[in-house]
Amino acid sequence: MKKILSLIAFVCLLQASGLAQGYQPSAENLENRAWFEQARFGVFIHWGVYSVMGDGEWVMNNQNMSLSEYGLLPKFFNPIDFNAKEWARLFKASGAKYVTFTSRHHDGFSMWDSKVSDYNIVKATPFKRDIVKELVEACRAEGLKVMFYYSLLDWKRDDYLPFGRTGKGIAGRDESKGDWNSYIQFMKAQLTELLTNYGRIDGIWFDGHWDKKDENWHYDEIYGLIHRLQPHCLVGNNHHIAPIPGEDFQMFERDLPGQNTTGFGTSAEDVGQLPKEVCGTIAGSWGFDIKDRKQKSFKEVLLYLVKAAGHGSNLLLNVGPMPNGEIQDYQQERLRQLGEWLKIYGESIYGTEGGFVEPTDDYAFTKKGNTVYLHVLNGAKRRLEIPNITFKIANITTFNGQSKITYRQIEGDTLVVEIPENIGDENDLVLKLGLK
Ligand code: FHN
Repeated sequence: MKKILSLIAFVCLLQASGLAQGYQPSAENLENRAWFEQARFGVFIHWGVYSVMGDGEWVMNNQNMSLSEYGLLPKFFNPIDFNAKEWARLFKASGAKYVTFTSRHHDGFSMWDSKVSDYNIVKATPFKRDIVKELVEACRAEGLKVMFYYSLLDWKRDDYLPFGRTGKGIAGRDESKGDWNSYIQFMKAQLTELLTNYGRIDGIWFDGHWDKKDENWHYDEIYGLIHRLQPHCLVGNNHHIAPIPGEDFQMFERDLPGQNTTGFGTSAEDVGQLPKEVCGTIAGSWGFDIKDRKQKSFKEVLLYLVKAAGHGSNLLLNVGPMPNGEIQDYQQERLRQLGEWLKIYGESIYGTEGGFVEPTDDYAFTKKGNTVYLHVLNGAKRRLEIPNITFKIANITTFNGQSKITYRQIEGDTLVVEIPENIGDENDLVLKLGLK
């Protein structure tokens, strides 16, 4: 029954968005998807004027700030320690292949010199520098690709009204001024700026659909515009439903594909065939939270990366810079630790296939050519019994190939691996399986 209802909702959405005719990605787009699938690791940045409040990127909504109260924040958003080149060097050192930056979050504030909204970093802050421009140039110089997060939801503009599910406690907007067509045109104008003034952009990462999930978002026009301006540009939408035509990758928020542990609705039947990306945080929240007490350990972020790869997915790992433009030390440290680990074990992550054995808390599998990598994630377990292994194994060794590991393939496709006491890694013991 659930499946039928989802199918009906999906067809209605297609009709509403005019996308039922289908979408043929260009050759450049397919090439970029192939690059994306190999990349496996990107850095997400949630940064905006909300960082001044030190209470996450939802502070405007969560503290029911009025437009005039929140409107004071740009006046003292002056990140004098922001250094795009330092950030880009850090991201490069983390082993990431791309960076996704919040060009505009739900508060409606643009982090570039937008000509269609003065509510932007150059016109409304003492900083007056185009952060998008500096970041794009610095990342490009480090060989990192850039994507832009772009919020469909807007807590500031009148034309976005009537209210969606969120922002109802934010005083200062006039519902009689709602004008959906004007809002769609505004977004198209902003996306045109982002895709024409900053060189090659490799993806647009939409978010906020769920605020008005039955609305006509004109995805046919919006996605069509993006693909017309930059055909290789990958479109993804964090709508928490199955992919719709015009999209080039599928994302999963704080969730491994199909697990739906966060309740965002991406259940197993919603997982499609597009390249996948899991996004998650190093901190407890996306935007800077001064009282954050949920800082993740190195092992936690590493397991995120490894399990995502085991699902055949990229990891987009978030940092939430502070209002002065610095990234907190422990977040920097996590990125550097990942980079050090990837220098050694990168071949078991980049360019691998996953998804052929469901990862668990004890193990994950990735594959490249004739080598399968078994990531042993629970160091306490010296004997693993792994069901549903249909490939035939010729040998198992440690990652450096120096020690052989004892194993058996028993009936019912179960693989039994015995790990000697003297071999281990508290984070992830990577073993290599040669195939027959
Ligand atoms: O509301 C946002 C949230 O602030 C953040 O940007 C995350 C990133 O995946 N997405 C939204 C919630 O789905």
